[in-house]
Amino acid sequence: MSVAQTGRRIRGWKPLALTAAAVLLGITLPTAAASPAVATTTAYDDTYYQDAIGKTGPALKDSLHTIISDQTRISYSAVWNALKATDQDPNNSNNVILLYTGTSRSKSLNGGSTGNWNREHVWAQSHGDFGTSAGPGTDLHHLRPEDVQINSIRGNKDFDNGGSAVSGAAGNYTDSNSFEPRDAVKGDVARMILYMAVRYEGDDSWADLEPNDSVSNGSSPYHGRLSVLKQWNDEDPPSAFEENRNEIIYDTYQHNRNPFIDHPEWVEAIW
Ligand SMILES: [Ca+2]
Ligand SMILES: [Ca+2]
Ligand SMILES: [Ca+2]
Repeated sequence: MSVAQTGRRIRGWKPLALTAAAVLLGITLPTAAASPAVATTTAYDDTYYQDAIGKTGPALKDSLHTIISDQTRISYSAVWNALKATDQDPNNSNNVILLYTGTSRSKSLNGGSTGNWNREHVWAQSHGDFGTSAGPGTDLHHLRPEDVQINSIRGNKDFDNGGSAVSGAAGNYTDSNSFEPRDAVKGDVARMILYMAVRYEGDDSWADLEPNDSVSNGSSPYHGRLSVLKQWNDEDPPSAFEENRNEIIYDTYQHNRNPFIDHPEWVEAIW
């Protein structure tokens, strides 16, 4: 990890005040601002993303929507086994990694009881009320294994910085209207939300899902908070784990990709 990466993970970092103090003391500080996102891979630019390359703004969003809407839909019951593949612990093939807690738990503990993991909808199901029939409610690109109780604490809250520490999920914070995931998955959450916004445009039987800057979206088909999600996309670039699950979803299950994992810089190009 670079010095810059370490610097931006400090909570409550006040770059301007610290910079001023450092100048007085003659100290060189690490850069506080996250670097702008850059492509993770260009392997699909000449094929899968051919029609999107070179575009920006609404034209890029439209093009990506067409590309990623060509997909196989899976049933909600099939999501269990899919998550056991997409979110397998790289160090223990009997386990999955839980999104918010970051812990490794037996694949066989899927269910609805205390100590189980279940199917977390990162784009909250109620935001657009899409339920669990094959469609946005079963789209693996935003579904992750999570501890039953932590999933319940997250509920249908929008994402934002701030709040009190979540008991049992180190590095996560929540208050009455928002949830802040741990640093290592902040970018994952942002890219999942923004995938949903591009994939679902209201031209099928589902609502047009869109990001906004609110933390009180309730059952409206919106998810916040866009300004914070954009920061998280820069602060937490795609990891090998995130890239691997994108490949498994593409190769084995849905045959579509999350463009923001391959090209996180497209977040800024669209929003
Ligand atoms: Ca809040
Ligand atoms: Ca990450
Ligand atoms: Ca949309």
